[in-house]
Amino acid sequence: MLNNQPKHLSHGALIAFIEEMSKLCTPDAIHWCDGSQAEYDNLCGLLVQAGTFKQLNQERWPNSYACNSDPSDVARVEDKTFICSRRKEDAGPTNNWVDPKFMKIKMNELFTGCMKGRTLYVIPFCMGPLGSPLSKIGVQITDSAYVVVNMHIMTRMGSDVLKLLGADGEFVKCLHSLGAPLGPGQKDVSWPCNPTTKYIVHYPEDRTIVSYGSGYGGNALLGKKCFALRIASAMAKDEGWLAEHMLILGVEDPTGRKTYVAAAFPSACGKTNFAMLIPPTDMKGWKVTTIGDDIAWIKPGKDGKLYAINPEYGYFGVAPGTSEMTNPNAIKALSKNSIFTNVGVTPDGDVWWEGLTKEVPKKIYNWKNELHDPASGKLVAHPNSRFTAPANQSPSIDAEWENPNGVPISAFIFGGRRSTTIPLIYQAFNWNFGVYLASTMGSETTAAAVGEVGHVRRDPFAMLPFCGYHMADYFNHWLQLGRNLPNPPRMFGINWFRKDKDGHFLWPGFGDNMRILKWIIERVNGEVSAIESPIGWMPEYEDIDWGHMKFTPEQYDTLMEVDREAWKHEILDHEELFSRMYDKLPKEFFFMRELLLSGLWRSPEHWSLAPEIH
Ligand code: TSX
Ligand code: MN
Repeated sequence: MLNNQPKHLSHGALIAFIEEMSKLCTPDAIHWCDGSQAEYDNLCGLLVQAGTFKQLNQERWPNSYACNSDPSDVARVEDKTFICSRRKEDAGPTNNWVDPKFMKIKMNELFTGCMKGRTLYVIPFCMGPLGSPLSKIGVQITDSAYVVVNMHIMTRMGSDVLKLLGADGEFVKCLHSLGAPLGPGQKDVSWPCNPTTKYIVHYPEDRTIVSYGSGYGGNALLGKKCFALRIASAMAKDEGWLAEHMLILGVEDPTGRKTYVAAAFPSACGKTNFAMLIPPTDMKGWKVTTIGDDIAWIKPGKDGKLYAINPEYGYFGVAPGTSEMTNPNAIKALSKNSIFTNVGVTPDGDVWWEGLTKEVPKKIYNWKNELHDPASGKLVAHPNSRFTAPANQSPSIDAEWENPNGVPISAFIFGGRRSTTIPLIYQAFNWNFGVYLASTMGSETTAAAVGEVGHVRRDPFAMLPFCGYHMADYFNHWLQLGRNLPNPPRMFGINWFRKDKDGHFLWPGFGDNMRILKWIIERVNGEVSAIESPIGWMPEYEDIDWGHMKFTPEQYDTLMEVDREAWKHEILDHEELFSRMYDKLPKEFFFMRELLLSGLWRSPEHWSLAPEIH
């Protein structure tokens, strides 16, 4: 059997892992990835031959490819995602759990012979800058060349990582198969996957991930959601740090001072847009730089500050809605060396998705590879279609984004998509209230999601689908971390999506969010005052830099209103989430809830200016 295992490889546990898995999966060949450009180009060539990839117009989209998934394999499979801790109560009520003893038997059955007719690829990869004390190594086995080339963009992978592993370095075991073995002479399909059986399984105590049946994104690129969030969150709890579903951005002010913030938003809130924000032209000297758009690993430093790295190496972004208008930096990032999955493709090798331009191209094939009929009302791109693009291709990339020590975090921002109740911006009174705020954050369900439209779905810290252990233990971990920080980051709540009675957005969002970010930076640095409302500190109209923007004090009041009746309902509604994890919920939460409720009896004329700058 073909096997290019490096001759100098001395890592016994790694060699044993690969040998054991190849015995189980019985591939036709084994390919150890070196991470080189030649390897990448070669595999892309294979994927073109296989009919998976279409090479795009080389002039317009240098070194870029498009592909369509199987129509049944377009998103993460949350109901097939399991946290198989030894004890059920360690997975908690918000995760699917199966006894690992039984799950391992099941996985063994599924993986037996599952790579017949295919190549087993070995991907050594590093989450975070090579050699950083905050980074962690994984080794993914996969039978999908699509996964290899995506991992090439999304992680640092190949020979350098093997070198770093040495003879006995620790690594997270990641096993992935499409679950689509090929019989002798059987012709492959363009997107192999298992049509009926999909499993995304995590063994947090073993630091192991097993994924079967899907070739798509978060199901198959195991470094991202499975490792960098679910397994890493369990590691972080044991080791005293944080693995978070957060973007990291830097703000440079006109004096050149740099302040870093991390922000958590549920899906469909424009996280990547915020991470790459371009300030309005009237805010001369203000600049936003990007460290990461999805995941932050955050660790206390010796100086008592929190330091963050982006464990990823690329963006796996939602394509629809991304345009020169909404996010020019992302458009430049994906302009070359990128992979597009489930977008529309024209006969001359151009790509298109809803929101990219006003006009749909005259002749275009949709994400199911059907000729698009404008009269059909069908979408060209799947709503969850993606671009995979190298992180450093964004013009906004921060000079420190690969600093092995990370960047110091001064503020956490928590947001959601809420048409009512939640004001544009408020600052939590302290760390504990910030943790409460983040634990109760939520988004209104849009047409795309299941459930009734407009219902608030709670998504604590935007981590509900990504926490590798009991969510209430996670809240306690956040509280515990704060106790040990002498000067913890300030915490803020944000809502870009509040609407008026007629259903119009009250806030223009996008670049104008810089005006709010500026207030946050000035708060963090003790340079601006605030009013004490029942839910936290809030800016007055005069505290915001309006520049050329036309926005009246009346509009501002509507956007910032704390409707005390609505807030009583809001706080009572937190019960719905809490009741599911009552036994382990931090005791502090009950007191904060009572305190918030009692504060709501105080009317606005008694809301006071801070006696000192907080
Ligand atoms: O990404 C968004 N951001 C953050 C930008 C830095 N979006 C897109 C969300 C979908 C993924 C937003 N949409 C934002 C926002 O701040 N705000 C809105 C709501 C909105 C949409 C369109 C308009 C205004 C607000 N257009 C006009 O008013 C013309
Ligand atoms: Mn995400």
